[in-house]
Amino acid sequence: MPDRFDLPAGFRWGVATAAYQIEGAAEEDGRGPSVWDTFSARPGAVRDGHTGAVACDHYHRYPEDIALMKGLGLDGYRFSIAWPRVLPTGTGEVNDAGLAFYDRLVDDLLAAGITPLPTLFHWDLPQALEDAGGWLNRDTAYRFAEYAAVVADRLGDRVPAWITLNEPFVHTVFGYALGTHAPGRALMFEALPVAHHQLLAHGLAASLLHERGLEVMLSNNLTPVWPASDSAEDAAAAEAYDTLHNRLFTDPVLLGTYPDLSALGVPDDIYGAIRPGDTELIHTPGLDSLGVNYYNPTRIAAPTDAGLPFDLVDIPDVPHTAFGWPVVPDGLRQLLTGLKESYGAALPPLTITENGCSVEESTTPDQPRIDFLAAHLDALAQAVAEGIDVRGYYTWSLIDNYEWSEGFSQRFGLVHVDFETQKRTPRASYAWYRELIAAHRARRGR
Ligand code: IFM
Repeated sequence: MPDRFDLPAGFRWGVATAAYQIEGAAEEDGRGPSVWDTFSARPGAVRDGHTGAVACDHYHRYPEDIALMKGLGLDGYRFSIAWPRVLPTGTGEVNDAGLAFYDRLVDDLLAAGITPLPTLFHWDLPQALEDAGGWLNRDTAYRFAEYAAVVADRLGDRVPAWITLNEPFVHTVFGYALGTHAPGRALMFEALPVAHHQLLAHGLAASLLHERGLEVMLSNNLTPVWPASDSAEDAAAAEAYDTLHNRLFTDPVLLGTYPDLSALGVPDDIYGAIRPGDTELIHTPGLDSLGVNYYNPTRIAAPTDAGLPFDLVDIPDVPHTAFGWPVVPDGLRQLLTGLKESYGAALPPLTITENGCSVEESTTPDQPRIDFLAAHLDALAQAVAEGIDVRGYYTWSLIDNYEWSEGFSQRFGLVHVDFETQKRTPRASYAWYRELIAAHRARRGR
């Protein structure tokens, strides 16, 4: 394959997954329940009543999954650590059997020449902490920092870089504002203390990780926001949405300030959640790389009723994925160059920690996924050519997995999984990605 994606030497190629979406073994080796075990058991909460109790059975089949990664020739593997495996009630006594799983995983990855990139929180909060208020409770941030220290002390001798949180926007909005994800709270804007407490958790953990000489990342779901028209009303609505989706989760970390939340009708202190000194705790540790999870732009119109300060509208005249998400590869270039414009010297190097698409199961030979990845890598290479410092690309996902409230209906994998038999079958996109990585190395070295 010609190496048409002109990315620099040392650029890191990877795949990404998350614990609840692949591990299964929900009741094994002392794992405690998480909010996703509770939520997915609630009738009607998840499509077809699917749960992650077995998922891809990665807990038992991880050697096979690492062999698949080795076959791709990856530099890195982004996975998440299940907090309730390590601390079954979120705090207190450490469950050594749970930590031992990640020990084995890390050792086997390193033996395969793959650098582990763990995420500490990818939405599976221990249920006991949710019972105490979850992320609405400031105390959860301090429990997270304790958990981060436990895991870093065990794995930090072999794991150089850590992602604190995955997509705090999605967890806040889907989990606590709309209730379509665990823990299923529907508080609308009153959910926003959850955003602040996650960012505080990030800051506290980032300091502890840095004290241990480890690199720190945060993976934000970011989207270019497009006003639906040239009207002042649509522009104002788009700005309000940009504040909620992007700036609320990025400004405090990179700039040490919160954006003006008045267009959302949210008080500056986020209903009393922000206390003196908090923004310093979030900002001061700094980031070694900002993780960018990109799927699509968001098109925004002025609200048609008084409920929200914006309306989300579809992007016409572009293809859509099996999930119904618009496919706009150039949105990735716009997003990355826009970050540089917004944050300037405060912007650390970037890493694409997620990008990919779901494709209908029956589609062969998986051409839509190849086209999606190729077009997004073109856009990424264009952003790099325009001066943006991007260090790596982790596609979502290695294997088909549990897509949260969509159950197993959305297939994002380079590798097909038969959820009856757990048989893994590499798709055409797997071979395509392998050849792409090999071509890059042949040209640029490792
Ligand atoms: O599966 C999710 C992942 O957990 C977080 N980012 C988006 C992916 C696709 O929806």
